[in-house]
Amino acid sequence: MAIPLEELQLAARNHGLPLEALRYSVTPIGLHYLLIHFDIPAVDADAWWLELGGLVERPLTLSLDELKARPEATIPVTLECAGNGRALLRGDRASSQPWLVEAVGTAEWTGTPLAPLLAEAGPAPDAAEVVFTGIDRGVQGDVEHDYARSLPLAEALREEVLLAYAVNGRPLPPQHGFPLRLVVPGWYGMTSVKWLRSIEVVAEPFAGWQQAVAYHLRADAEDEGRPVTRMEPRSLLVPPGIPDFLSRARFVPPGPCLLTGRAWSGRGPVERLEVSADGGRSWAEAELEEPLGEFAWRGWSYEWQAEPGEHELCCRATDAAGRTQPLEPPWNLEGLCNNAVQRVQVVVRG
Ligand SMILES: Nc1nc2c(c(=O)[nH]1)N[C@H]1C(S)=C(S)[C@@H](COP(=O)(O)O)O[C@H]1N2
Ligand SMILES: [Mo]
Repeated sequence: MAIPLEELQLAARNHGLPLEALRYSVTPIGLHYLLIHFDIPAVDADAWWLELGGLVERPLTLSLDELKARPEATIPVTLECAGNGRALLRGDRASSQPWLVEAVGTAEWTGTPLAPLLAEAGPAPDAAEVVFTGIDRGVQGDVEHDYARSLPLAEALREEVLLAYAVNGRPLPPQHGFPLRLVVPGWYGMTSVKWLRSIEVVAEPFAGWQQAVAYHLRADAEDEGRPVTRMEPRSLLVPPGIPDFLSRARFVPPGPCLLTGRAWSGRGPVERLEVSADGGRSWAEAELEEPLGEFAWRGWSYEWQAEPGEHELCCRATDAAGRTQPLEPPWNLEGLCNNAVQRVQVVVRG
């Protein structure tokens, strides 16, 4: 499973969550994963404003201070990149950021809810989608474009959708979207457009590259595919014991070992968490903690009796909609939505 130099170059720019940071229910912001398609733009907040226009009765132009003076909300949100798990896919997938399992984090995002702003602007009767455009520009798939994504109007009007100017109680750092980003709880990360400059209400499905070409579950290049939307159920373990430097396998002493981790889904709360110590052949029920919020992960724990020898630990989340994690990665060309169970190699020794 060789990783080409171009993918290594992306991996060195876009870091993941160090898995031991799964210990924190709210991820310290420096440990939250990062995904930046082009460059982090330099933004002078005093010379920045947000345009809200398109098919609306009253277009708006808002400064950062005007946005901050509006009603404020803080929501804990688990954000996951749709490409999480990509590098674990077998087969000839498209080149991109080679995530293993670590493209996730949970932060407390503070901002002003989008719905009242859209209501003030007054979408026209034929409004269908809302397009969010960032300041960052680059070339992907041979097409030069500003990073932009759309949401159906009804999704954009959900009360949990925020225009965020702070995270974990501090102004947004440059890498997470300063001065303003969209946060769409429950959806994969690509939806939450950073470095926002405009919001446009439109009547037709948005045809931008990041919307119409990227982020589709395709069997092959000819397949039209299905667009990626909400997060599939997934869970991860806080790595037990101590690591081997290179392989990251874990060493654990024999006896009782409290396994803990986090579980989330963008399609309804996680209602069940199972643990396996034999690579997924047999499973036991773990205990779930109260969720941090409707759109944030849930802690879990399980007391494992560690017997001397080699083991493969796995965890598996099932959500309220009955969706569960597969044992094998689901194939698609772009390597998206791989929510296969995590496998952690453990050596138990005295
Ligand atoms: N403007 C802009 N917004 C963006 C991106 C980007 O490259 N440019 N990357 C997206 C992707 S693919 C993900 S997974 C999330 C990552 O958010 P984070 O870096 O704050 O964790 O931001 C999304 N928003
Ligand atoms: Mo992403």
